[in-house]
Amino acid sequence: MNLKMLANASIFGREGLWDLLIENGTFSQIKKAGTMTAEHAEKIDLQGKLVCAPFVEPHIHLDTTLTAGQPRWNESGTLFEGIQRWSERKESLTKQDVKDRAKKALSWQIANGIGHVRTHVDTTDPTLIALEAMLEVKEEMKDFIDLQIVAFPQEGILSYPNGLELLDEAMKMGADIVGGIPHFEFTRDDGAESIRQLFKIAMKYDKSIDIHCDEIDDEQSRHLEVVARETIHNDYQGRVTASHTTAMGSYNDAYTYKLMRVLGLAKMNFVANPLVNIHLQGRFDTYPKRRGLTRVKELDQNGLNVCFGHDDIMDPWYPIGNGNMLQVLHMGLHASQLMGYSDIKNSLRFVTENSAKALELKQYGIQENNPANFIVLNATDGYHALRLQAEVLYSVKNGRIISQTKPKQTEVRLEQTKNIDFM
Ligand code: 17E
Ligand code: FE2
Repeated sequence: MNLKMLANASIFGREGLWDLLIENGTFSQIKKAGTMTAEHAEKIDLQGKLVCAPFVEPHIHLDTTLTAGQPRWNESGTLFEGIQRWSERKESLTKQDVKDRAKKALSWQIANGIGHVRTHVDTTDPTLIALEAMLEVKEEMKDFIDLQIVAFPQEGILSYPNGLELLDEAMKMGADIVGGIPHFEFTRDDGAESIRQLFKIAMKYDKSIDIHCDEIDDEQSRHLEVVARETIHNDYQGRVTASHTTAMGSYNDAYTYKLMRVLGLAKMNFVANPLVNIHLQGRFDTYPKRRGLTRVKELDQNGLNVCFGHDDIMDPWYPIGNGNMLQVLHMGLHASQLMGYSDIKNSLRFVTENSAKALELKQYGIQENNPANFIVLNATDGYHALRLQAEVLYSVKNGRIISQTKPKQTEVRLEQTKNIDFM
């Protein structure tokens, strides 16, 4: 029998130190440090390091990753130039090209402690080659990372030729989630109609929904209320995610107050993408310049489920990035002004349990009888993990180490006698 004990671990969301017994890839016991008898277990002393469930990446575009600058860079930094640059790059896609780039990004994500990923894949392409590639990637990587694939019609379902049929075909091919982009359809009526069509497709295949919704600094972009309305009328509560919703940062407070109630009735999930939207939004403002983020703090305070996604790694919408959720969280807390001590200490929930809820994951979390899926951070609590942008020392899936990082070591020499001349 394979028996290991992690001793003296801090656990995110719990006070004090804990011992965890891992038996055949499962957490069989979790007890206060020093109270467990497990003589036969191999013991690893974590000396207070923080154990938490793997990071959950709720929103990334793995079909577009690592294409920044191909054929040209997005110089204006707008969402719309990004969509244009991508439509140029899309013409030269091959299956191998998509698979190689996606797998490279996934390996960075694994190194950064991500265990579950929801990726959007563009279906506005008559060949659906990216989707075919990503379905293969999902299968080939399944022992290391869980992948959910959103069929995402980047250029619309009513505004792109055969957009609706391509989306339906994508679901038939095996996509897990129905995506959409109402604010990009030609008119607001088309946007609303596209949402009704998305729900029809989702119900036809009994799949959940994740819509790019109101990703624009237009206070009149109000597709979110339509998404919530359809969710309620179709009994889809808890199965719908609204991604980006940056227009909410521009709504007036009276309208937002009314909207919050509807969102609550719909039990909507929200994904904010702070790295990317702090960069893409506000581009048509002079000063004052809007932040272009959804109302993270207010949604959270109103009991709605909010989480943070990376959105892009080096593609037409975001020139940098490396798949590190602590970078995403760092930007998200600053831009949302969630910088109180307890806000920071508890903030890992935005990239773990909240995103797990949006993805409707089962058996997620550090609990007895759950699979031993966890990471060990080079920090003792959430506050220090965020502040230090802590390394993920170990990433473990079903009790097996799938990535390991040696912490960097810096020595500061302030005593003259110990200085060593550089040249
Ligand atoms: N496509 C889109 O519509 N919005 C985004 N933020 C990205 C792709 C990355
Ligand atoms: Fe996105």
